[in-house]
Amino acid sequence: MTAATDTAVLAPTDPAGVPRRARLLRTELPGPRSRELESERRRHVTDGFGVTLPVFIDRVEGSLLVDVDGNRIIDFASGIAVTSVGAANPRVAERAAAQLSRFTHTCFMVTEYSSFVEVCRWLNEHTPGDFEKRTALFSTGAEAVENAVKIARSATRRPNVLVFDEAYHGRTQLTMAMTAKENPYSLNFGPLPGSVFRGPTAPAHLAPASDTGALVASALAGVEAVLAEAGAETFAAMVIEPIQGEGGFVVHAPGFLAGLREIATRHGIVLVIDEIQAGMGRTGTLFASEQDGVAGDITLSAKALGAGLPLSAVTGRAELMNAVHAGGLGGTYAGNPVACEAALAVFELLEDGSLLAGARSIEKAVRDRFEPLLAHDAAGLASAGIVSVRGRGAMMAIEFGDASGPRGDVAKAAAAAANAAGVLTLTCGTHGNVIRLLPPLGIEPEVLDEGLAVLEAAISGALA
Ligand code: PLZ
Repeated sequence: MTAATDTAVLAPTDPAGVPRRARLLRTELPGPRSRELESERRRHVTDGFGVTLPVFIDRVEGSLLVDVDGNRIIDFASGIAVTSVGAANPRVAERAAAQLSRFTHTCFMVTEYSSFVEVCRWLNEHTPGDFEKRTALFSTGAEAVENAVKIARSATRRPNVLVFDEAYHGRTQLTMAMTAKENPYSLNFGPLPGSVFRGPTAPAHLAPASDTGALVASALAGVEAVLAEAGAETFAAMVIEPIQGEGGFVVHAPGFLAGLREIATRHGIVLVIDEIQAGMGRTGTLFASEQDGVAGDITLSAKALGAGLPLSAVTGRAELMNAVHAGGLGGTYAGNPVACEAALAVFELLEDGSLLAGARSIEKAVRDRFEPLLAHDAAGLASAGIVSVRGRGAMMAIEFGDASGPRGDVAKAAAAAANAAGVLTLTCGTHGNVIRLLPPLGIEPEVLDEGLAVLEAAISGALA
């Protein structure tokens, strides 16, 4: 980049006159260079991929995405909860680069390397559950889910899988079937694999905090009913996200996950906790399920594990993980050595707890700003308003609705306005009516505040 651009990043308004990193719009978004590249993209890339903000990124500095037109965009997406340590973390770059120059690949099934073993050891030591564990590494989240089901089926010799309302587990054939929402994920892609059953959940935001007992009891009874219908003894696995991500940042009411734990144990079903989005520090603890006091028999990691290099993991009870016949698990790229080095850097960065504290202060900043704007009587709302502010740590959501129900149009308009103003913001939820915030855990407080202020203005505009 030119010296002129570098000078422009210094926000002249900084009170102490100290140079700081800041959002900067040099053009409208997308700018002219991004628009040129977008028309190239339309000529060469399938239209099957969607895009939130059609802006092309040149580099990342801290929590700012710098695009090809020199705009500096505040990152509230982290590449969908992946770059929790930042998308250009020097320690990740250093370890990955050193590995790149040693070797890029051997295939762990052909000859081995110690970083693979070190990643497995760290995960065995840090995933919830006070029992002996083993880990298998893969590349994508969906692959981790698929392999957890393979392992559970092999260990139990049972066919069926229980998943939940609002669940998201991936885009492969089996994980599409496990994902609740049809459009866009499985529309026209059937027939889907069978043996997948769906049970109800107990979303904490649907009951007053003081009175979630009835909600949890009825959801757990619903789960038992689904199991009973097909025969509880036919279920290999029960797969649940500790906080549901794509489905709307749904936090389970206290006792729901513990209830599932009890049901799974009673019926000999493998409880698989999909921490792919919520894990690796995102919610203020290493794993979100720690906060529910629940350990899965198998815990899944991906996304932030490799800081953007493709890496996923299945960590579980040694006797389950070893029940598979030799040679039954694997993959050419499973546990790639460059991705393993990135994960080892992520573990180093998580060690002193400051990123976990960062996640918790993000929650506080989001709650402080948006909870005062909550509609008091959501059911009585004549026009749209904020009906829920929820989440944990750096996984926070703002939901929109009115008396008639969800208002996806408002979430979409507010997110679009924030994006146009240089604050990259995603939506989620079955009805698309939830704005979700997933900033890097170490986002600078002044960048976070500026981003939240822009988002607040975008929301006010969309509600007006
Ligand atoms: N399990 C809980 O959140 C991926 C999906 C984005 P992959 N979520 C982002 C999209 O539209 O494709 C995810 C998840 C949970 C599994 C997955 C799947 O992880 O690495 O995308 O395969």
